[in-house]
Amino acid sequence: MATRPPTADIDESRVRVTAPKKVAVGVPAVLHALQIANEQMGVARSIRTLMQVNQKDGFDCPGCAWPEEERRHVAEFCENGAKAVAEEATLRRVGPEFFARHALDELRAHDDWWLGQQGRLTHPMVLEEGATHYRPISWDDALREIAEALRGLDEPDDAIFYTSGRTSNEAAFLYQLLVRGLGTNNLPDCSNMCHESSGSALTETIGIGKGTVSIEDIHRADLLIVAGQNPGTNHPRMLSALEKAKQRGATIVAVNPLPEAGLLRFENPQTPRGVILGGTPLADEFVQIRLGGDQALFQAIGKHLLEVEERSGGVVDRAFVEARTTGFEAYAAAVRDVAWADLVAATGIAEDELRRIGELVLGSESTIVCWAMGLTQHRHSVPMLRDVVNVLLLQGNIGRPGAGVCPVRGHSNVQGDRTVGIYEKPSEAFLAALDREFSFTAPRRHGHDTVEAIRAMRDGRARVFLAMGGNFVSATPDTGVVEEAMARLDLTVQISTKLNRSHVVTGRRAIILPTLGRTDRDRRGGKDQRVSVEDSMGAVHSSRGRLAPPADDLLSEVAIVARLCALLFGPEAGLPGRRDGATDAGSAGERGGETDAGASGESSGESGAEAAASVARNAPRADWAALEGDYALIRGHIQRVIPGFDDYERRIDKGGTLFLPNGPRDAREFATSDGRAQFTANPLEYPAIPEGRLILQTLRSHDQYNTTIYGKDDRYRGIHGGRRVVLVNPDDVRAAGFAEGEVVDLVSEWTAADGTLEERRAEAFRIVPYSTPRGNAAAYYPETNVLVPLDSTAAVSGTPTSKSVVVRLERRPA
Ligand SMILES: Nc1nc2c(c(=O)[nH]1)N[C@H]1C(S)=C(S)[C@@H](COP(=O)(O)OP(=O)(O)OC[C@H]3O[C@@H](n4cnc5c(=O)[nH]c(N)nc54)[C@H](O)[C@@H]3O)O[C@H]1N2
Ligand SMILES: Nc1nc2c(c(=O)[nH]1)N[C@H]1C(S)=C(S)[C@@H](COP(=O)(O)OP(=O)(O)OC[C@H]3O[C@@H](n4cnc5c(=O)[nH]c(N)nc54)[C@H](O)[C@@H]3O)O[C@H]1N2
Ligand SMILES: [Mo]
Repeated sequence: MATRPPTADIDESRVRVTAPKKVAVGVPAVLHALQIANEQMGVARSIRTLMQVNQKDGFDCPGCAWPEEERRHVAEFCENGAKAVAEEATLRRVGPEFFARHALDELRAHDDWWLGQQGRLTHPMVLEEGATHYRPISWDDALREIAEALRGLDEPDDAIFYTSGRTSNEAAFLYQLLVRGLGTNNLPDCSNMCHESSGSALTETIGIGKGTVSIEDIHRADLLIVAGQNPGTNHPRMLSALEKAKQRGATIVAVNPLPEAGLLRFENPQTPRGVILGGTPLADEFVQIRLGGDQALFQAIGKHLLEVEERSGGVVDRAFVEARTTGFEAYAAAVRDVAWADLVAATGIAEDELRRIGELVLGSESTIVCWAMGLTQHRHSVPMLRDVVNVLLLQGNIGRPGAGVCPVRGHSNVQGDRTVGIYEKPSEAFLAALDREFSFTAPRRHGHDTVEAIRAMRDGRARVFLAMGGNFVSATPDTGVVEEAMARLDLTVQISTKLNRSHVVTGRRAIILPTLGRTDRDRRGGKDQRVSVEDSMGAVHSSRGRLAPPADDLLSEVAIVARLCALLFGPEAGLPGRRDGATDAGSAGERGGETDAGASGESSGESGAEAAASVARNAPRADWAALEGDYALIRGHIQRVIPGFDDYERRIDKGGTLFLPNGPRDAREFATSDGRAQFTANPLEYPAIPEGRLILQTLRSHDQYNTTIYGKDDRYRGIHGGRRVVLVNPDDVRAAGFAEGEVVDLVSEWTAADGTLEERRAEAFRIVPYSTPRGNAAAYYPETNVLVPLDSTAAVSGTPTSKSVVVRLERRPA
């Protein structure tokens, strides 16, 4: 199967390659950010906007989930935060005239960069079946059509509700209520493709699917291991925190197949020292590991620690291990049995270097391990992360100052969305609380994650798809399969700020609902509303936009969902049993319980009207119009349903922070099956590199935010003017008989469950010789998503294996 790239905007013959940078950030970065901001918003608006990023009572930066340093004392933004803001606060507009001018076929030929450059969406639009162009539709008609499509489903599970990670707590909470009110848990989200492996491994081992450190812990750590993460590009403000730790004497180890600029040296643009003295060298050790070798690295560290323990004792925190953990013996036996030769083969790192890293861990009083996508997007990511936890548990490095696990989250509210219920596998405790609060019975049967949702669409088991933000078509694996799957749907709905590929690859009918972003003033019920978000470290705070929205009658995400809820569940739903706006408790119980939920699936003959009536019988009850007019009421509901939000409203007032409780961090309490942290014994895994093939990782350039492409440069890696490049070890380029600069196809190879060899092709990538281990390669996402097989997912978490795709390079026909 092959998907041709969009053709209109690609000319890789113009790519220019220079030496990669060793230093990240600094003054050029700030200037570059301001230039992008000026192009999109003009000078005055740029300055006004950027001054409000992460300020007390300003808006939360939509860039990433790294927490603020000093709670909003100085202007805190970074180059890539500024780009994210400029992208949203742009003065360019995509309105009805735009859609009248451009046929869908034409839009499909453009790449993600061009689509995103067109500006903010301003009007609800509809694409009729068979039409060549979108046409405007009123808000009322659009929302009614969506409500009717949902009501007309045979079963609620025929609908899929995606969420990206920018949605506020308030909108996300209401959205999951809409979905569960309808009767399904089909709530796939970007997390499924992102930190799901972290959530899976951490929940099993320490009883919470989040990190256990605060920003102060980062500052005071003795040793920081940063593995599988490129903070110079993706979490630039993290570099300030690492610099601070460094200045207090911390040792930093960077573990990465690529020598990423920011990790090696950092120029802080916010201090004179950073600018004048050429910055701080950050990493003390750079472990240039093979793709997927990190489980072996952490087993090697554990093995080294235990060998020293056996020889001379004093390594293992016996008191902690005995009082607070289980499984130590089995873990110790497993790493004793693993051979150094295998650890060396898996990592590509010599034994003495592995032991040197082990010595650093040994000598550290308090260790933090930070990671991102380099550790979560492999087949064996969950066991890999369990082995990270094992190493930390050995020395009691969880739940004390300067120590712990730090999965660095991506989207600015992806963690908050999960906290408030965006999850296809909700806990019984959460659902029970939801039932109580809204006098209905939420469905118990688990829903589809992202990959399962695509399978359901592909196989005709879904009819309606609705996305709260994001760019499902470009972000998900196996682009060819996804595009065909989308086309099978009756209706696709995108609630979005900017135009993207998911608006032009659609179901038979499609609706675009434009919405407000973080930077926009959100006036509802006669007053300016604020929303709230949770950062990567469990700190919740408010966010309030101040810019005039791109169109007068734009609805916020909250307003869109509240109106849909009113249409589906409110008195105006006009459905049998709903006219009085009441539900009797008896009928609400009908669909409860493990077995009943979704049981209508067995009687697929149920008519649309009956299904609608059953939706109406078991609908959540709330004053939807009031919620739309006052988001504080939504926070009130959140506070009553989800533990830890006590006094929500007051605590986020005046720029305040609500720290969510974190058992392992706060009290060394582990909500696992036996109330203890779990050591685990995990067989060593690592990707084999077949003869003549490469393992490809798909990653971000410096000029993109996921599928939003800001520009075609990757400054730190020395790539200019194009994105269809593949970074390959120079020896592999030579060995395969290719030349630098040659343009090749990337062909991925995948053996399906039934044994057939499948091939997927991404055309026309320019070879760039680059420092990466032999047998490893790198290319940008989303262009390479066409190569990632849908069924190639991580065990347990189901995350697509975007960081280990087997490919071969193939000469293009002349
Ligand atoms: N400017 C900007 N900021 C962003 C984003 C963005 O696109 N642009 N995206 C946001 C989101 S949603 C997320 S999830 C984060 C992503 O943040 P990152 O995880 O930093 O993003 P990637 O570009 O996927 O980079 C993966 C890094 O891991 C390394 N790596 C890959 N495979 C392995 C491996 O097997 N082992 C080790 N040790 N390293 C490996 C790669 O070389 C690379 O340095 O950033 C967030 N912030
Ligand atoms: N091959 C490969 N695939 C990957 C990854 C990888 O490393 N490699 N990374 C994965 C990861 S970590 C992630 S998180 C996903 C990202 O997947 P998504 O979150 O689905 O993708 P984004 O590109 O972040 O979504 C951008 C779109 O969101 C919309 N948007 C922006 N702000 C707002 C807002 O405030 N409200 C609303 N309603 N819409 C808004 C805009 O229309 C914009 O076009 O991709 C995953 N896919
Ligand atoms: Mo992500």
